[in-house]
Amino acid sequence: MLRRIPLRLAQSSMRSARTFATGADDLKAVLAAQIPDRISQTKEFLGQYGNTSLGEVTVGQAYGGMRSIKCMVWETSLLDAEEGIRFRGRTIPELQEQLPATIEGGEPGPEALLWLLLTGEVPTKAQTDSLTQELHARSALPAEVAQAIDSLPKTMHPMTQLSTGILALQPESVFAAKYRDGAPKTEYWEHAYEDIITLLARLPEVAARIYRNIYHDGKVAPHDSSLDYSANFNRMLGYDNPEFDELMRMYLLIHSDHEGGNVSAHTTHLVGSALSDPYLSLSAGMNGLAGPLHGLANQEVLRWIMDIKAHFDEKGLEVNHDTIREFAWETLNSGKVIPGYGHAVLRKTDPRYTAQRVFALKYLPEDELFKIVGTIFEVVPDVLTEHGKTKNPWPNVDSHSGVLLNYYGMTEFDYYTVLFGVSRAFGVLSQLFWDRALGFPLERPKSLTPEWIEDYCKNN
Ligand code: HAX
Repeated sequence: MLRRIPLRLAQSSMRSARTFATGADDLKAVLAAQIPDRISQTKEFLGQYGNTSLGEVTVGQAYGGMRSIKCMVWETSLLDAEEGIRFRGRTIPELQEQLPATIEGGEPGPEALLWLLLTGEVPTKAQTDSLTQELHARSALPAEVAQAIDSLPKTMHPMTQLSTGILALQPESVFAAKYRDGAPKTEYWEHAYEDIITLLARLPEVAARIYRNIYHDGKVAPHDSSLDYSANFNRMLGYDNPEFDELMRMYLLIHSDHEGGNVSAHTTHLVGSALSDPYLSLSAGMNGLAGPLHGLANQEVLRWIMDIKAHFDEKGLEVNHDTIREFAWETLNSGKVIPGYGHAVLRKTDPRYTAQRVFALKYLPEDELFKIVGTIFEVVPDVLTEHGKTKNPWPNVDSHSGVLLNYYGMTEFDYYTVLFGVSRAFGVLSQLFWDRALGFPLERPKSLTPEWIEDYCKNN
């Protein structure tokens, strides 16, 4: 049934817009000004096209992980099977060209992307810098949260710690407190905004604390607000290499968003639809990202590459096309997947893989592991095609990231998915903002029993 957005919601948001429209460099003011129009456009659109069908659902789709069913609205990005991801209509090279660079001639950072994802507009350098400062201003971790993270066992996987750390921040949720106090629906976007920006601001220290606790001395460098988000994050992790800062900017940008149906994005959106606050929603999304078929694949890729090296070094053989082919077949014949290859939607090489390859060609063309990644790319698609199962034999984002991180000294591959998580937060939380601003309802698709489906098929 068509869902109508009440007029009072639009009117009240207009009042909010007037309250907050204080400056072009202030993200919240820019968003407040956009919301009333967006609400009335959505209302009008649904009035006109609400009964238009986007496609039919087959029994195969119901049983097959709901592939390709068009049933979600996701503002911030769109994935094309052939071309790959576009963020607010822009490819990765376009983003790199259009968003303000952090250092001259360098990569744009996640702050610029966040502005774009939230507003749909390319920010100026002043807007980007203003957002960087807003994030810095909110970054201090409550002492009890730092304590809670520090008390986690070192044997607990870094992704479990990330999810737990985000939950430990939840008691400060403005959204939850305002909801409890009876805040009207027209104000949800404001309270969601507060949580989203604060959560993004605090994630670097949560992530850095996990890294320093598990692999180093437990000491985290103090927050440095003279730096951008990525460089400050690197210092807290314990890295001080300007090239690695550039990598971190690109890494946080390209992993942020991949439309709405992937496990981490959909989970965040679904949990948020119950009006669970952004902390609860993101933590749930991170649990999905921690699966080996999703974000955990990045750690599995490096493990796989190291296994290849160890396997053939032991035999005194070099890693080349033939030995990689042999190892790939061994992996497949033992019933495992080749990590970093295949995708539920993509049918070509992932442009996020390509962006990382371009970076590697610029900064580490002679690195041994990078060369192995290149050789794997020359071998594995043929092997997977011959194997005949996967619909997409090409590399995905996770196929390349570990090698870059390893080059700059981050060798602890069990940690890699946490970096993915920090980045993914920018995308999924931007969408969560619009979910609340547009008053999206509780998600509740219909499920069926196998008997119901069988009866239906036989009788129709
Ligand atoms: N190696 C071996 N077999 C593979 C494969 C791979 N890389 N990719 C797909 N297949 C197999 C599937 O396991 C499936 O086999 P079954 O029929 O026996 O179940 C068959 O090929 C068909 O799968 P598909 O339709 O092509 O792909 P799916 O949409 O089912 O799965 C996956 C997509 C990404 C999960 C899959 O390609 C895979 O497991 N890849 C390796 C893990 C990986 O790299 N994951 C990261 C993906 C990117 C991402 O989300 N990053 O966060």
